[in-house]
Amino acid sequence: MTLLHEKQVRVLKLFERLNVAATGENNIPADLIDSRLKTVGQVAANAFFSCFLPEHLEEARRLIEILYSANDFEDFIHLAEQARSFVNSTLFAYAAEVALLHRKDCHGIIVPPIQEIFADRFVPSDTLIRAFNLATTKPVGDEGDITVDVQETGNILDPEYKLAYYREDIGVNAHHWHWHVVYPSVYDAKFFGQPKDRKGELFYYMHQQMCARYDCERLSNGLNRMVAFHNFEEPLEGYAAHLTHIASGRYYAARPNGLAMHDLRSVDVQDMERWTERILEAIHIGKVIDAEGHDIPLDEENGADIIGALIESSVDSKNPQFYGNLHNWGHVMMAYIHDPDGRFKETPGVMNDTATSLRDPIFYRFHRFIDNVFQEYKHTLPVYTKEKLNFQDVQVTEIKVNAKISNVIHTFIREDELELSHCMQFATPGSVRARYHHLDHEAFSYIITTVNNSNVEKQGTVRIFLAPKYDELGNIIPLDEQRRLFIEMDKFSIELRPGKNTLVRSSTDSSVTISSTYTFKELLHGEDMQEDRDEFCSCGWPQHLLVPKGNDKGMVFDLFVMITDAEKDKVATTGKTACTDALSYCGVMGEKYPDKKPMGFPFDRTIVAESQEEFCTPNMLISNVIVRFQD
Ligand code: CUO
Repeated sequence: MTLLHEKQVRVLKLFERLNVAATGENNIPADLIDSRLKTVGQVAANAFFSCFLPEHLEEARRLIEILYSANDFEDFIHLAEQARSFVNSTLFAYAAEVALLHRKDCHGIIVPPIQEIFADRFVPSDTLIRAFNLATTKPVGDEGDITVDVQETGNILDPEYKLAYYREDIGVNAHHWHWHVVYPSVYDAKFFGQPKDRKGELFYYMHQQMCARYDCERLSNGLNRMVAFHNFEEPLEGYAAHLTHIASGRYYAARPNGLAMHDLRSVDVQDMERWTERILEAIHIGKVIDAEGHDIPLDEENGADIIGALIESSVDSKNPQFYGNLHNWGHVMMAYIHDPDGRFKETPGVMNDTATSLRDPIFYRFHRFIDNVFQEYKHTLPVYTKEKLNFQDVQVTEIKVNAKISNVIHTFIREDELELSHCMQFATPGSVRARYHHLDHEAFSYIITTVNNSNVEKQGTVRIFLAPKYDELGNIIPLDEQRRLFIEMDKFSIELRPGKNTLVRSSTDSSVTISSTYTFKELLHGEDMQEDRDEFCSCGWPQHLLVPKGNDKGMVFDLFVMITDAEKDKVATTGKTACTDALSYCGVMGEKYPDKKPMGFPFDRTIVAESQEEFCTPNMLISNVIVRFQD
């Protein structure tokens, strides 16, 4: 066994059956606990940890910093093993993963799949109980594997149920958990000695893209695009996740239709309204006021980043006292909407947690509200001129999607399985798995023909986006509206020789998706794993959700390709290449975001051009692609 694999296995043990680690019998006596851990353990072992709740985050920050400061790998394991035995299990997982990702001596250790560690947050409780019953009642001596089907969580009496396959997708929820581990709101650049480049802007962009993708999916399913949450008093739609929370033996609360947000003990609805107003005011006057009363301009380069930190709000917020904590408290307020003052000792809904919140339709409407605040800022910036958009002498002359049928991408439903036995102890030594279905698509490639009309070689950045062409009524979506539906499909660098260049790029190389994910078992066995790996963050959009579902008739999308001047997109790097697989949504570990342009460029700003023809410079091209769903 290699040293890295040995480390990987020891780390995996920290996460095995974590749900019961701090509530079980084998706790370490208090007097044997390392004194460095005396500041953690306040959040109850069985509480529903929330990455959005200040007091939980505060303890998580302390544990992250303790684990990050461990003297060496042995010391890290020693502290983590102890912490695991008495700290809230989800808080522990979050903090241990953040520390793991950032410790130099843990470089290359893959963050284990959260969907296996906390299968209870990904698989409905009736499915887990069924697996449990089957394992318990199996004839003695039968060591065969058990597979149970994931149960449905609703029906089409609720039209939103049409999107349950997407919201409850295991990969997408795992991505969201891992994204917040790579970009923790409590990450303090001063402590780690290194800033996370454009963290606030990426918070905005990654979530903006989740909303855009959700609307593509809605249109695919014949649903109207969502209406942004905007009124703090509005009655909200209901949602029932059917998830249990094994550490407490309780469930994620359902939200009946029609409840509106209420004051919590620590924060009022009015605070939320006030913070929104203050942030909007800052945007409209073009500057924020920091905690010392100084003006900080919301300039083109830093504005989105500053606002992102303000809204989230993260450690980087310029003035949390004044601009508050809009986003995080929004999650918590919605999670406790059914018992805001805690008189029924109710458990929260799924909005409480980054591993579960994407399941809830309100997540997208809430994040679209957040995105609308960013758009308000983007609206203050000058519209991109032709000069800003163009790439002198470079022309995109043709784009094609190469699949079984040219310019048609087929989507379908695929079956998959999730191992449950690393989360729960079953009465069988065999494997116990949940069988579920997810959207997927055929692999395809883009064939892009370009002409470099100069007589020198040029470096370009290719940007590929996709958006629905028609709205709910079958009308062409105006470009300034459509720009908010454009989902990033890929971004990569190329060399353009003088004359004609034909580029072929595979969908599986996408810069938004994660190309390899490993199961707990694969990580334990170290199968097919490169020793010198740079990919270990587990952050990235699931490959199977790269393409929206489309419909069975074939839904028309606009495929947009743009090539920009790589010389102008380049950022200074130190040459490290950790976690570069899904750089569009996850950045590069310890490096600057690898593209100088504003995230989402060129669709991040208002478009005044009346048509695509008027908007496009020669280095861009838009062409129709059909996405056809095959049941
Ligand atoms: Cu990722 Cu609201 O930040 O969920």
